[in-house]
Amino acid sequence: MAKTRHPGSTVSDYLITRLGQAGVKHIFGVPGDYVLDFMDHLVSSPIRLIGTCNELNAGYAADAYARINGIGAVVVTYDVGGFSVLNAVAGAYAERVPLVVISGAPHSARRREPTLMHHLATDYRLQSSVYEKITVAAEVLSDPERVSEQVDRALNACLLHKRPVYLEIPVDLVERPCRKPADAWRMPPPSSDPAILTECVSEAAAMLSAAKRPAILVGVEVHRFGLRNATVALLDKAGYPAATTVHGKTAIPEEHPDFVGVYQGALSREEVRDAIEGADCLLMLGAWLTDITTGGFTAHLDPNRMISANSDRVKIRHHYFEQVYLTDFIPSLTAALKPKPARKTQPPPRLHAQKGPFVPEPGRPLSVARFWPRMSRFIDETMIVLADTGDSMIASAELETDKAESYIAQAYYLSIGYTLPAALGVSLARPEKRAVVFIGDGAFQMTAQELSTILRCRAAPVIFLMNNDGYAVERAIHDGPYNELQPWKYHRLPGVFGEAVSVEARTEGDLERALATVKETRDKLVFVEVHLARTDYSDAVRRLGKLLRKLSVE
Ligand SMILES: Cc1ncc(C[n+]2csc(CCOP(=O)(O)OP(=O)(O)O)c2C)c(N)n1
Ligand SMILES: [Mg+2]
Repeated sequence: MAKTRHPGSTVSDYLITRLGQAGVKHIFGVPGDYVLDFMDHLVSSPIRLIGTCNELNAGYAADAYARINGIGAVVVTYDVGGFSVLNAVAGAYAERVPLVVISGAPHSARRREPTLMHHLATDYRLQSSVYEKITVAAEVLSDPERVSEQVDRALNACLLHKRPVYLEIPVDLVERPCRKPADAWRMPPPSSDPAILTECVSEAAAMLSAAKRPAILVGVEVHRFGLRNATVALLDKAGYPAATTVHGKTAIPEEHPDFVGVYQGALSREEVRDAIEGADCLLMLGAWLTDITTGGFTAHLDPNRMISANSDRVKIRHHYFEQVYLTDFIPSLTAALKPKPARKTQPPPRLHAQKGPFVPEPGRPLSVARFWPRMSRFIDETMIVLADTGDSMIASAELETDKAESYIAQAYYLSIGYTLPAALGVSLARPEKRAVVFIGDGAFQMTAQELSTILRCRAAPVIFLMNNDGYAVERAIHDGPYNELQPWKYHRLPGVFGEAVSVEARTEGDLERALATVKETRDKLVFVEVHLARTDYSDAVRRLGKLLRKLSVE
């Protein structure tokens, strides 16, 4: 039962109002006695509380929700909940996702006594001090007088840095009166120093104009800072060939005429590698050169030919311009660049779709080599693609997602199982689109129970469960008995949790029928168990496995 609300503003009203103003419409979490009173307030607010099966999954759902919606939030109880969601929060920190973590906590009076309260791992400092390391603001709300300042500062930091923040509310604070939320609370994002920006842009523009073969590499920060349109405007004006990293996939639409493909060092297609590594001036926009985005550090990129712009600084050759923000740099550079001359060369042909329609061979067993080209012709503008860590992500780098609104992968932090709860977050953040998940059997075993919440919320994602009988990526790195999995009857699980359409596909004929079912069944979850041979994984995984092994033993 919801309690009678305190007349006027309370700490919980304040926080809930601010969450709503920041853009939170759904919050994911699991109850516990230290957070029930706050949850009562959430239940009677416009924000919808979505109960998940566990806190880790709430964190993954909120992370994906934030990637699409601009901010996401989780609400958990003390220690048992707070520590369960940590891996998702660490991932959000690493991948720059604006996520608000709200944790209930024991009554303030208990904090002053030497009592042993349930859930306490050590003392009352532990949880907040752990969170200090993986957030950009960690606040314990202990004094109602300070709540407005603490909440506003934390939410501003979350939105500015695109990183998680932590707010801890002891149960007795929930109903305490506090200041009413003032109108203006959002701090404007810092703008670049005009003189430094001008100098930086003119140096970059001169370097690009002098180049004979300039190119652009677009990365994840273009997604995160909402710079897709600004980047497309730059491409439209400059006409340079452009690739994305796998992390930045769909940060520019893949149907753009200047898009050449996904660059990943030696794992890239030859044409893509040639465009990026053969460039005499490479403009990198919001890209991170990690072991994965560079194909196990096989990228041959010469810093003497590089302009590398990230969220809050730009590096040209070997010097840095500080106080130049990506949000300012992209439009200023666009204005400074000369319009493109008439196109001299055509972009390289696309890998799959331009080769004509896919011709299925109905009796042929499914294979990685033919599954992804088929999927390139299946993905359309109604979909948002999610690819889990494993061959799902590695092989889908080459998936042609031309019209898809977005491609979501935890391509840096790589926590397996992320995409299933993430599909819940995406489905709630963008109900008019369809989340399409590619997830391995090993990853699925991590977070499978969240099918339950997907069904409970009547979300209608499509889930391709890529059953290759084990941890293929790990096998490619270093094999052993630890890479075996208990072989579940995956397609039976949705039926255990609720009403869903679930099919198995062993042959190309089965897959065609499954895809027809997907298209016909728009309002329900459709689960497709894709059977692949145990040794069937992409060449990219095979090669990356060897490279990663080398990086971990040499
Ligand atoms: C939470 C977590 N635990 C362990 C790992 C290590 N790991 C990386 S890939 C992988 C195997 C994934 O197997 P599966 O989902 O079946 O995909 P496949 O490689 O077979 O395509 C594991 C265990 C990880 N990345 N994240
Ligand atoms: Mg597998």
